[in-house]
Amino acid sequence: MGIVKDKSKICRNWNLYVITDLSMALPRTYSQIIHEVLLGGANVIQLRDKTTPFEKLIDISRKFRPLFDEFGATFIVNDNPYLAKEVNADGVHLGQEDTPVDIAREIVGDECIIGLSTHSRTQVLKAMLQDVDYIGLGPIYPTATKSQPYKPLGLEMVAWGAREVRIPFIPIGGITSQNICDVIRVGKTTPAVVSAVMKAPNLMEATRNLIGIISETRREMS
Ligand code: 3NM
Repeated sequence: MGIVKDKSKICRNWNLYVITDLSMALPRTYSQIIHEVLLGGANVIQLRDKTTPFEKLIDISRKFRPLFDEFGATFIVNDNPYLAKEVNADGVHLGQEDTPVDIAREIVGDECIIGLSTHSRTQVLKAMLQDVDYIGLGPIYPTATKSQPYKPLGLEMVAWGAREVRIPFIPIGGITSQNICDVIRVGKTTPAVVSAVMKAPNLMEATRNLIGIISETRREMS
């Protein structure tokens, strides 16, 4: 119970959920990406990489794991609970087509954070009945970063999430410095971004700027 409570606290304390995309951030290396984003102040990063072989992802994750502890940030890996377990990640993020949550939980154990992507009210309601610590909800706006069959859900869905979702929920998809304040106002939660940071000329500044907008918007609301 204590562990469960702590995980919820960690997820609720995230300021900006940044997801990596090496191809967008080239010619930067993972070392540069992760350092810049952590120095920019983000306290959670998801390593999302669908092309690098498993063994290489293990090496990369092991190399950067200590840095997350130094910064007090959460390290999440995408898709693969075996990778999360192997590298002692803080969490694993699952898609609807990935390993089912109950099987992932058996692999990673109770202390590991499990996140699940959801794309509809039905998926959200189903997710809340499972052993997940947070859900991703998207795409909120159109996005070119991930090709998927789901239509943009819009701010209405973010508002619904704020009312109905009793675990931390992370709006994602098409969120930029232009619209992030709307997402915060409506959702009162932590959003996730890929391109708004990965495509920026300076990842540290982009991260810092988005976190600044989030804090400012929260201040205005309180
Ligand atoms: N998941 P950007 S949308 C990784 O809808 C991901 O679950 C989504 O990228 C979902 O911030 C998405 O560049 C990509 O729009 C988000």
